Amino acid sequence: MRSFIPYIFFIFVLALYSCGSSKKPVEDNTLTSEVQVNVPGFDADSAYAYIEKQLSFGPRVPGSEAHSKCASWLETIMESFADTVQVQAFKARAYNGNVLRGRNIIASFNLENKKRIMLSAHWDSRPFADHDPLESNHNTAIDGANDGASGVGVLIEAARQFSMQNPAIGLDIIFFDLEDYGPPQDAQNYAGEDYWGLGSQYWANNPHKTNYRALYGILLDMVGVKDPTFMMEGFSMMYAPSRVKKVWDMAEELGYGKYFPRERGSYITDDHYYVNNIANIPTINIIHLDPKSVNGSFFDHWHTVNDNLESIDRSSLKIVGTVILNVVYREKG
Ligand code: AHN
Ligand code: ZN
Repeated sequence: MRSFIPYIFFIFVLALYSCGSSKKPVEDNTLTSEVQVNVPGFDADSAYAYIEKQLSFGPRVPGSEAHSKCASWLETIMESFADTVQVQAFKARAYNGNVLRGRNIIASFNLENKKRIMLSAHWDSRPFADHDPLESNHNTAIDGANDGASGVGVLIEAARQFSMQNPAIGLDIIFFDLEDYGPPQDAQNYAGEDYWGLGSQYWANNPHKTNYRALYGILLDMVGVKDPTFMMEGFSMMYAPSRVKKVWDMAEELGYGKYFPRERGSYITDDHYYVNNIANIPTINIIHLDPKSVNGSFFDHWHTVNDNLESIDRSSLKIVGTVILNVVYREKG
C-alpha cells in the first residue's frame, strides 16, 4: 500500500497545476503585516475645506477654465505635502468624438520604498446633470461635491498627515482626470464601451514610472454622503477580495462596521476597474452604494445639480479618512 502514496501525490500536484489555466483573476496574495504605530487623527474639517476649495473654481469640466485652474491648485497643494508630484498630460477621445485634454496628478511619498500603496480618486466633474429630475438641467455641469471632490478632499488631508508623520510604506496618490465624461443617459448607443475612466485607462496603459508596481490600490468615490453604506463592490471582490476584507476588518475594528456592511454591491465601471484589468494592481473601490436610492445604485443626488456642498457630511469624511490613515500607517514598510 505504501507504494501508492507517491502516485497519489503526483496526481495531486498535477491537479493543482491544471487549475492554473482558469481565467479568474488571481490576486497577488503578499499581504503585508501590521505594525504597532501611533496613527494621527484625521481632520474632517480640513478635508471639507479642500472640497469647498475644489468647488470654488466652478464645475471641473474638461476644457473649462475651472478645470485648468483646479489642476494647478491640486498640483501646488500636493507639492507642498508630497516628496514629488508628477503631472501626466494626455489626450483622449470622448464618446461623442470630442478630443479631451486630461491631467492625471500623481503625488508620491517615500520613493525609495518598493513596497507601495496606491490611493486614488477622480478630480474632474461631470459636464451634464443627466440624472436630474428636471430635464431642463440635463445639460448643466455639476459641482460634483460627492462625485469627485469628496475622495480628493479626503486624500489631500491624508497627504497633509503624511507630510507631518512619515508612514513606513511607500505611497502614490493619484488624482485621475476624465472619469466622469461617460455618455449621458439619453445617448443609448454607447452602452458597454469604455468611455468612463479615460484618465485611469490612460494611466494604466502608461504608468508614471516604468514597471510601476503597488501591493494594492484603494479608490475613493462618493465618500461624503451622509450615513454611507460602503458595500463590497463587485469588481473589488472579483479582483482584490483579500484587500476588501482587510479594509472592512479595519473599519469594523475602528467601530465603523455599520458603514462597511459585509454585503455585496453591484459592479461599478469606475477607475479601479481599469487599474485592475489593465495595470494588474489589485485595487478596491470604497464607494457608497444604495440599491434603494432613486437611481438604484448611488446617492440620490448623483449626476444631478444637487451634488453640491450641501450633500457633504463631515462625519462621513472622518470615517473614511480614519480608515485610510489606519490602513496606511499600520502597513509595515
Ligand atoms: C457607470 O455608471 C457606468 N459608472 C459610474 C462610474 C462613476 C461615475 N463614478 C462616478 N461617476
Ligand atoms: Zn459621476
